[in-house]
Amino acid sequence: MLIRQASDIASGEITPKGIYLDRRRWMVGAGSLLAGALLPNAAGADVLANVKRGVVSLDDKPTSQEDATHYNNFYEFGTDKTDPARAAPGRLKTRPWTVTVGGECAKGGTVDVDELVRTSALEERIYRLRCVEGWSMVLPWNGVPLASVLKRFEPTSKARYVAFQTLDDAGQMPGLKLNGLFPWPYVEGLRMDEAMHPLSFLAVGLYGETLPAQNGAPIRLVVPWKYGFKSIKSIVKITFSETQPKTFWNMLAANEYGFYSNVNPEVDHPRWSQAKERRIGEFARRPTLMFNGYGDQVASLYAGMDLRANF
Ligand SMILES: Nc1nc2c(c(=O)[nH]1)N[C@H]1C(S)=C(S)[C@@H](COP(=O)(O)O)O[C@H]1N2
Ligand SMILES: [Mo]
Repeated sequence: MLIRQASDIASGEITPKGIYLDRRRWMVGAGSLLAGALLPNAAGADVLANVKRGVVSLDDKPTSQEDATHYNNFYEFGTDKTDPARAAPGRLKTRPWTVTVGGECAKGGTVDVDELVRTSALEERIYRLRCVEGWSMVLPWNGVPLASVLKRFEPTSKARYVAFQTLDDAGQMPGLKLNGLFPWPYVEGLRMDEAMHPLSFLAVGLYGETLPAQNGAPIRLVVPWKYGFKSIKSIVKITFSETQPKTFWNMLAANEYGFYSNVNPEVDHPRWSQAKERRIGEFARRPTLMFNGYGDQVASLYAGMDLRANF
């Protein structure tokens, strides 16, 4: 848990080894005409068709699908790593699903999620995910660049930030009552230039299949150079704003979780070091990379900024 002692993390580090999904399965339905069309695979999961593969790739071996979908943080469904996989599927109703976009933009409105991502072809992006707790994964997301979605709402010149909000429904999300003192709904935000950066991504799939509920279905943010908590799940609202939006973990503990939360091995969490991480599926800890290894692409966003003060 983000708010527990570092010693608690160790207990969650041993995870079952899953079987890495056969990459050929990702090709199922590749001949279909519609991007985002769904075809069930042999296991009954919805396979995404026409995904542009390898748009962003890595040499790192992807985390097993089993670990990626059974070791999660999604506090709306409980605070244990195994809670979301148990509690979210079946409870979280992911269709129909709309996203309401507003604030500083010319063309706000409420859009069905399938319509929202139709702006560009689905892509595969294999990204590192570094949780602030000190563990990491390598995940093959499917989705669209965040910029391609945001542009169509025509943000005004006053839009300096963009805020995101998760579904807020205690009927579907038992964690809202279990942790009633948390500042629900879960909210996150990015500076506009961060949001428009080509690496910022909206995922609707994982491993070539529709996003599992526990991973933030039907649509979640993925910002690979920031700690995992910035990558907000199950988004229902996007708001352009002139001022810096509030963020969930910052409201809970402002001295521990800043607005920027760029992965930085040199800035320790007040309660633990961030110098190393444990890649789920591996045993030895590995050094954490500045900006999670995406410095060449994103460091210029923070030129002249004190990364210790703006943590
Ligand atoms: N709404 C919401 N989004 C969330 C969280 C959460 O608890 N609620 N947890 C965050 C954290 S701490 C991490 S590390 C990632 C985990 O994503 P994953 O479970 O898909 O690996 O989701 C982030 N997004
Ligand atoms: Mo996290």
